[in-house]
Amino acid sequence: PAPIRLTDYRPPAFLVDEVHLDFDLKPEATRVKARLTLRRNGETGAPLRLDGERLKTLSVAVDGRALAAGEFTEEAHSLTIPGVPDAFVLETEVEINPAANKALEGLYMSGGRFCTQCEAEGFRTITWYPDRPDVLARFTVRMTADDSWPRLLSNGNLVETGRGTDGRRYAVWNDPFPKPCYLFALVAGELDELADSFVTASGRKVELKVFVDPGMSARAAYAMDALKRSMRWDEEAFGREYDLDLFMIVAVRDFNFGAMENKGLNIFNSSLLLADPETATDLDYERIESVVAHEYFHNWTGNRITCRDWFQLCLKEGLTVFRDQAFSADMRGEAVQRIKDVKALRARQFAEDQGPLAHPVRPSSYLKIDNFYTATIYEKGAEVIRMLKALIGAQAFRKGMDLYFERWDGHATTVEAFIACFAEVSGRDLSAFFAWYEQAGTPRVRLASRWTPETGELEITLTQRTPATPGQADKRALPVPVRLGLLDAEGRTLAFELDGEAADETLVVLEGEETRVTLTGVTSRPVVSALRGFSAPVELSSDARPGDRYVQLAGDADLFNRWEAGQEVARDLILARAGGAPDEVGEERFAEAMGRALNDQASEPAFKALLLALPTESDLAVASPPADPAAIHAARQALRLRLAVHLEDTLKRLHLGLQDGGEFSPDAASAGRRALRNAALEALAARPGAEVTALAEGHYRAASNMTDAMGGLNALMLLGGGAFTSALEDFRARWKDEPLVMDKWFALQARDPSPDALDKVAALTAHPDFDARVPNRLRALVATFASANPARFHAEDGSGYRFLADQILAVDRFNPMTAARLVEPLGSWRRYRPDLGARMKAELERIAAAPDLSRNVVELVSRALE
Ligand code: HT7
Ligand code: ZN
Repeated sequence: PAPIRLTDYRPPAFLVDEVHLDFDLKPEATRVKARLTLRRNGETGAPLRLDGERLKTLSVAVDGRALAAGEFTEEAHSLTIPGVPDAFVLETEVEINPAANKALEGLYMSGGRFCTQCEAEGFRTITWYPDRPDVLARFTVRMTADDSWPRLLSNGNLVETGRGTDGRRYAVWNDPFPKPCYLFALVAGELDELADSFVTASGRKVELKVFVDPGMSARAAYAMDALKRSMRWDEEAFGREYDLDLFMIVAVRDFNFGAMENKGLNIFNSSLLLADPETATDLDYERIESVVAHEYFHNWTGNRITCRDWFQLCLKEGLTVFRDQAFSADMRGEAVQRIKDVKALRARQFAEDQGPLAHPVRPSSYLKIDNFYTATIYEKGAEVIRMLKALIGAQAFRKGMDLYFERWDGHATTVEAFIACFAEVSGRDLSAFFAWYEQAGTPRVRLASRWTPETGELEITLTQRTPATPGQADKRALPVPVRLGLLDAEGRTLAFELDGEAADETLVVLEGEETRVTLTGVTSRPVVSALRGFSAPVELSSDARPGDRYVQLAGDADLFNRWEAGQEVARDLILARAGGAPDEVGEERFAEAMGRALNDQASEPAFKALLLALPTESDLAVASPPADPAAIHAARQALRLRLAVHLEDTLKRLHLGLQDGGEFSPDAASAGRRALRNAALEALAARPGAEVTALAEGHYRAASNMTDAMGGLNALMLLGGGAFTSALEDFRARWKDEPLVMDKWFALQARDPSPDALDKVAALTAHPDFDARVPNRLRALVATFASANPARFHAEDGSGYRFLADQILAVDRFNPMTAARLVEPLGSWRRYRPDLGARMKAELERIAAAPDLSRNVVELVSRALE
């Protein structure tokens, strides 16, 4: 199939002012009547062409006159009507089958309820329509259903409810804000509601409703609280008020993604909405808070101002991630949040950027836009905005955002138009900066420093190079903001002067291939702490001496770099051992430094928990191509064992001392204590024995919340044996009727690094509770195995790869979007030992050769093989 290209963008030939949709909801045969008020937008005479898929067309009428079969052309994906007037009303009626829709796009059934997912191009499976984001229309929606579906919800305001002449319920909704059809939503079914309200800064009262499965409304309380905090935060941080009088969220079990920002009616994967201490972990709470905020923030960045075309996806997604990260940092602490965000960025986006699926933040072509909801668009898109803010300063950034909201409210626009707002308010030429949107790949930045004791001068030289990525051989130099400070040999902040001004820290912008700065007044040999707070999404290397990292680990005032120093030491030690040259002295030194950091009374538990977590096996594989997963696993285990032995007393003391006696609170400080306690237990579990098994068992049995229960179970899984088997059984017996908790049960077993893990995972696909049609369950087992169990996924005989390929082929038959998301672990085949890489590639080729593949899978598999 031919790719869609950014350069082919043309404005729509017709605009839609008003849409009236009338749904007669029946699971197997829903009738959809659509009345569109259309107006020509371009050259006269062009035919009307509408998008549609899998629609059974019952009638088509123009200005009230039914068209005969020969007066329009219906093809598999389009309906064309020639000779239409410049302004007219089009009426169509179609029949669709939500019950048969297992792709979970358009209108489908989840848990017996009707629900929709229209982004990116799902609306075309509901009715004939110009399904593109630059057609903004006012929607009125009427729906009728039997009493089995008592709640009838759509976007905007509820206008009317009642019963029709046939006795069935109906409801009419009107959304006063013009919107693209991807923001349309409908939900119908039996739901409980949790209600609250919010008074905006200007004094308007907004009704808030969260709809959940019957009996579950107490589990929506945390999401509701997060929603109210998000609403207040957006007013304070960005001056953005909510605009409708009603804001609704609905939780559904079957969902391809995390959540969806439909105007006034967000739809959430229930895993990102429902929480109570018994069933949700602290990580669940944290994600719920950030996703509720993310979807709410879309109301301005995405809904009020939307994308002109799907190439501009980062305009709403990168910006909204930037906003939700800033919110989470305010809620949970800046340094800890930054470390978590960067960990996720490196694990997902850096890996993507180094493989065959690398693409720019704003891509220039695609086959299936669903494949571009990637870490690059989302997370790197957020990093680019973070750099923009660093470069022009917080004040100019806020002014630029204000201008963007003022200028583009109610429109569909582009990344260029967004950047132009910041260029205008700051008076800066941002044309070089724009390359961050157009160029794929992670820049490699090198820092070299030369200190002259006699003059107290420190000369810093920064250089850059971006490796080639598919389709982009030659790379431009990018403006890279590098925040840096200095430490003395004891780890204390070392002041300096720059251009005659005294400073503790500065921002150096690497422009072009090389930038040089000279700091003066540097009175003792400095340790350079560069790229503080991870001020740019680059890979930094430097000429630092080996001991410098220990200085940073002990005392860098920038907590991100303090953590980073520990990770770098650990990474080098593990890779040295994996490469056959273990540095035993270095490992001891690291264990001692870690002990001091864990005993530092001044740093918070959440930070210590992050310090204690060694780089993951996947991170280590990315850092050492061609990677040998078995050697990495063994070497990482060896360092874990050394920490367990060396730090036994400290770890036991932390485990004992951090016991939480009081009532559960999901706040960041309490979560941080639980995180450190569980991390200490996990570290101890590196050294199997009766004592630690008893400790883990006790931890599991005494747990009064899901975080601790999972912490205990995780340690037992690492220890293996009968204690693990019986705890797993106990867990299942207790939680078998709770799907979200059972997802954790499946995911935990998928992460089990023991040698027979694949057999167990394969057996679990036949478990009565496993259903590949439920994306949460599929991801819990299959995606977790492929992405979080490298030791077993990369089995020498290729059985892990074969298992994944079989799953992709099976799932592609009914849910192409979710099948395509499983391709990535095989896509990185060039990064692995050649014999393993060849086996991975062979599985990709087997998939590629299969008949009737979806465009989603075809696109990713063929790019992976290019
Ligand atoms: N904007 C939403 C994207 C989304 C999505 C995309 C493709 C297929 C299914 C989907 N469900 C939701 C989510 C967000 O970024 O907020
Ligand atoms: Zn989003």
